Amino acid sequence: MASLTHSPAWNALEAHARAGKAIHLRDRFAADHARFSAFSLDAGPIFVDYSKQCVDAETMRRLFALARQQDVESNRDAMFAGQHINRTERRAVLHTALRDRLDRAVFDDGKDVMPGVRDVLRRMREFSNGVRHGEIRGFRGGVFTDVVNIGIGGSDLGPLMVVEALEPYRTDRLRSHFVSNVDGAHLARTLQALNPATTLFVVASKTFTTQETMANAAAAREWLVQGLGDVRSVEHHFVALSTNLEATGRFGVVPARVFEFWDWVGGRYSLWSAIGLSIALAVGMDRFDELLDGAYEMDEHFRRAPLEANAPVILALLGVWCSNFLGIDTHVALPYDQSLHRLPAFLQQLDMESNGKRVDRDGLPVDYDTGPVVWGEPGTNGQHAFFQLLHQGTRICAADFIVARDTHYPVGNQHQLLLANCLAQSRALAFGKTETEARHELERQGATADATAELAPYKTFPGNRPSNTLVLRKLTPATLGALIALYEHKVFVQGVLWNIGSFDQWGVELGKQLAPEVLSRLRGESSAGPMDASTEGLVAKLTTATTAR
Ligand code: G6Q
Repeated sequence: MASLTHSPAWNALEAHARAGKAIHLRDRFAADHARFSAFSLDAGPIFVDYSKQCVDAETMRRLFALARQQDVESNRDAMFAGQHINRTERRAVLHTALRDRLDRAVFDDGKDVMPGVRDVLRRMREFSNGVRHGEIRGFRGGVFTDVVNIGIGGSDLGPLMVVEALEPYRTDRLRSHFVSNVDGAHLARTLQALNPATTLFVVASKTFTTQETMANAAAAREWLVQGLGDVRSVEHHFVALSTNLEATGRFGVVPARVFEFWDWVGGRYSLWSAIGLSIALAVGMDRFDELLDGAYEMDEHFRRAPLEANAPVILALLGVWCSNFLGIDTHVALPYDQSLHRLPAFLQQLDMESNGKRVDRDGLPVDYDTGPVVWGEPGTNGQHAFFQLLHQGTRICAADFIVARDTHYPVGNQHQLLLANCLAQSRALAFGKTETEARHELERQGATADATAELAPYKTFPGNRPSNTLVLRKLTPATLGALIALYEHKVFVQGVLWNIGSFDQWGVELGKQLAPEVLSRLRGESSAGPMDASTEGLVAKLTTATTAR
């Protein structure tokens, strides 16, 4: 394939970006009163406003031409059809099958995966109902009061983010905890308030070999056995979510307590699978089904809407426009919703692990930027922290504002305050404040001529900083499912546009490989050979009592 950067669609966009560089969002809005309706759309339960992006109709036409040149539609269809688009791991990518709500077959290597999917969902329902209704109990007959999910990365961030987001749907009778960090503090602090007799551990690990998860699970098992004084308690208090049924057995989880998933479910795309058991335990299986329904609605939108009205495609194209043509290399996720406080961390993994790649699908180094740096925090907190840089820094960040029209928490008029802040911030980013406006403001406030001249540059906001605003009717299981699926598909489309494989993660392997070698040095065991001087020096610093200050 000809290099992307020499392709017709890419060149056309470059030329267009050069020509339009000087056009400010103020001028774009002034020139086109229909801009809001032209550059917004409904995608299932989510409304997407992208009118505050630095685009016009011609930009969008050229972006859609890029999507067609890169075969977005056939790549999308290949994913839904179970083709092995995860080339380096030789796997299908079928997280969409996990939420397929139609009674149809979905094939991987000629085998219909749907009977297995439905069976696990049925077992998740049975088990979560049993625990929630107090029918499935601990070893000594105690009703479970606490669920501790032990997992990391994709086996933690998704369920954690959803359980936090769906707080209004949770029951007080069953508390949820998530332990991911191998730092003993995470497990120790979680367990200190818990009673072994009423605690259920959910060990979530696709491979069931991940060092951190296995260490935490082993420590939790010891805590349980010590607390209850009987090793037989393990089979009553441990559940495993995994593709590795041999390893779950070796750990001591009985087959009836193992919830299976499959290699065609990527870790960061796995909350829809058995990995979602902690969600089902927290909010009930009916709510979990609604989450799947919402994701399915977005899947159908992504499958069927023409590119020009396809929200994941549009968001992906806008991201590429910002990053590759406007030179904006960071993307900030700003949920104006405290319940979505872990969404930025979830999106960070989804995006950066999927598209943080430097070779293309043919194994050749790319000569263009791929995935952006993704970060974020809920508004309004971020406004009192890093928004300074967003408004007046030298680096431009593309922003997504995410907000729900209705709240679950009608406290005073606070929801209106939240909405007002959300809209005010995207407005300030887009339109800024000119130096003349800053001067007039100072004059109106009675500043002297000298003070006005001195302060005006500091009070000037350049604006022209692009953002999308995503509006949900209300944060429900269904709208949350749709929101997550929207981002999943956006990330996938960007991978296609950049011709990179979004579903492997070789970049996380090196650290996993090197850790055991360093561990043996920390333990004072000999290793294959000396390591670099810095690591050797740090090992000495961390292991020699006298040097620690
Ligand atoms: C996700 C990644 C990674 C993975 C964790 C946990 O896509 O592959 O974050 O989820 O490393 O892996 P296990 O589930 O195998 O423990």
